[in-house]
Amino acid sequence: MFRKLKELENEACLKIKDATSIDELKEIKVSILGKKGELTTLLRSLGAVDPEERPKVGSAANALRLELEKLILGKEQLLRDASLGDKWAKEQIDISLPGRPAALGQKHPLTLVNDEIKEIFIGLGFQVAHGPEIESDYYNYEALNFPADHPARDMQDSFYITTKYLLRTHTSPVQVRVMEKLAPSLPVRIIAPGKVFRRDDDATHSPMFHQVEGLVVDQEVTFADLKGTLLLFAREMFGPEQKIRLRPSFFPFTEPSAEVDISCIMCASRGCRVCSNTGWLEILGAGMVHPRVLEVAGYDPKQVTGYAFGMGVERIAMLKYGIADLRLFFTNDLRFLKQFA
Ligand code: 2U9
Repeated sequence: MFRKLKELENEACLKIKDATSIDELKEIKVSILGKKGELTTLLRSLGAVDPEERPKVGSAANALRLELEKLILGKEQLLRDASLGDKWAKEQIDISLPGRPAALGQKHPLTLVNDEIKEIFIGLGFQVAHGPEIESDYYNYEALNFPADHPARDMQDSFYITTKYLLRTHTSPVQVRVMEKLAPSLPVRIIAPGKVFRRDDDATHSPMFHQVEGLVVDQEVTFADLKGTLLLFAREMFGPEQKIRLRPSFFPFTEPSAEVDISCIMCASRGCRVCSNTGWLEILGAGMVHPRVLEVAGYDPKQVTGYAFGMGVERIAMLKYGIADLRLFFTNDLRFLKQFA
């Protein structure tokens, strides 16, 4: 029996060594170690061996099985490496071929308009401020003079995360935070661009949209300063012939408050579908900062005054580019996006 095992070992080692492919190696493995393989068959005849010899023969056979399995694994790795080497040797790379350039994208229309608005106000001496998109009820409402349960909160239906935290409905909290930090230093002259969130969804409203708000606080800041700044903005943004018109309005955080219109850019104020034949387009809200808001943020309303304004970037972009449905900004259709250089 030992002799038979030795013969099998010699033969198997030779076969494994001479195998030239993985398929051939697999066949060899089955023919020796498989259910009907030579070693397995030999082990089945163990019953015929002298009982005293049996354990020794058994363990020799098992040792041989382990040795052959190891040899087969090693040979398999060798064959795999060789076939990879062959493949690489055959592969020819033409290093003189020109590379494939990555397609260059372009700025989103909202980024273009946002950048343009920012540039205008930076040119007027404003600094850009940012703040969190998840806000506390305090900064989003209380500090801006919206008391709890005040009906003015209904104008900005909001996404609450907990009873205390919500997605900001405007960027005004950023300005409150900046005032708190700076008070009592003067002047404050900032714009706050960024995403805001309201429960609204149709062709002219999106649950997420972009605002740019502005705030100036200083000694002797007047409504005339506000009007002059907004006229300058309208002319920079929409052309030197622009006129603006202010209509009385209400916001909890400004008093007095105004809606601001520009002369219709589609029809030069002659009256058209876009301006509903009024000759005017509403683009902004504005007003003098409410004394309570100044006080809560750390300024003495008897010593300082302030003006503030706010605009929706989507609305300005829709007017500027003549876009009827705001959802086009967010559906990522390249045929739409590629039109804006
Ligand atoms: C502080 C005090 C006052 C910001 C202002 C508006 C008027 C306004 C709307 C325009 C279109 C928002 O995007 S919109 O829906 N905004 O009408 N926003 S005054 O007033 C502030 C801001 C900060 C501390």
